[in-house]
Amino acid sequence: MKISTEAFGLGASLITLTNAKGVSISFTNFGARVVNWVVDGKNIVWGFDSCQEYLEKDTYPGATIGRTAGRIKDGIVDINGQKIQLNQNEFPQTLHGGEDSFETKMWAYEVIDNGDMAEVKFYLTSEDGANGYPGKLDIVVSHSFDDNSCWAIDYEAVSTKDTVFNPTGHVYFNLTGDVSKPIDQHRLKLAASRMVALKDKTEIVRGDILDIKDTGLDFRQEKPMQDAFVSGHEQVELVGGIDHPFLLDDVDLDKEQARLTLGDLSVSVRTDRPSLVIFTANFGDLGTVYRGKALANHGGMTFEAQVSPGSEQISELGDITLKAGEIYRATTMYQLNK
Ligand code: G6D
Repeated sequence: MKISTEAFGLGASLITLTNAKGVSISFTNFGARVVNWVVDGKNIVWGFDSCQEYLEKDTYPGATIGRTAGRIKDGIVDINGQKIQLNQNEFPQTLHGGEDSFETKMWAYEVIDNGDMAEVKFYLTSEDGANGYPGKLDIVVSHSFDDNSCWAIDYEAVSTKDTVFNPTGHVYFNLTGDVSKPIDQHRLKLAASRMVALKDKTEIVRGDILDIKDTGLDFRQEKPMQDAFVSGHEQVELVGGIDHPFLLDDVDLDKEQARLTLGDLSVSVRTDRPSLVIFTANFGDLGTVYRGKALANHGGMTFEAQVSPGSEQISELGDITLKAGEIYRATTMYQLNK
């Protein structure tokens, strides 16, 4: 593996790993995020050119999200029967762990070269009470990349107090390499026959799980994203696309859960988390400029592996409690095929 490091602004680094096939992936310690994934000259993930640009435009793309990914209604969680108020950065909700969370932190890091695989390990301590979350939390997020073009994210964390923890990775893909082109013609295969319904434009959960078999949101047979967008499905109409937790039918890290394809390029997703939040960047005509191109509506999509948001309302979704001293572990992998 070829490894290079350069300055990324504000004292941060950009670390680039290039494998034997000439595919490269870059990470920065600002938000422990992925910035570039370049194959045949095409950059297939959203990214900016410096930390300053993330701060000016959007701090979420590619970032490690935490302590809790997604929206928490009224920012209230129940820990051991006690109601805890979290920072309400999308008032009255908590989004992605509250304001200035993992995505804007400078993480410590080290790079480990194992020959046909290299690993960038990011370290962060989140103080007891940060954004209202109990417990001092030590987190390690490891991004590895190998000669087979598999990018894996491993999470490990431990808290000094009982708390809640549900991180994710917020990479946006656009396999055209150009964010001004919508992902409508990307084909998706997704092993999910159920989805969590959203209540209204606040995007908190409604309280029910929907059977999506044979609806516009059923991707068990591969189909273009466009089919969902024009399906007229009430949940698609509500948010102008997809911004939903899909519940995986068979949670198993060894199984392909999702595959996004455009032409001869595809990315398959594996995870040990029970759901994938797919967000199709329903930003309308916002037009944020990425690498000189103005973002189109549906100019990218995420696969945010996590326990579905809304577990406070729907217990079936899982439990995001992390007990004091217990080690949290999770893994998600993105495999590039061409
Ligand atoms: C997540 O689900 C959310 C979106 O609603 C939000 O806009 C984005 O993160 C920044 O995917």
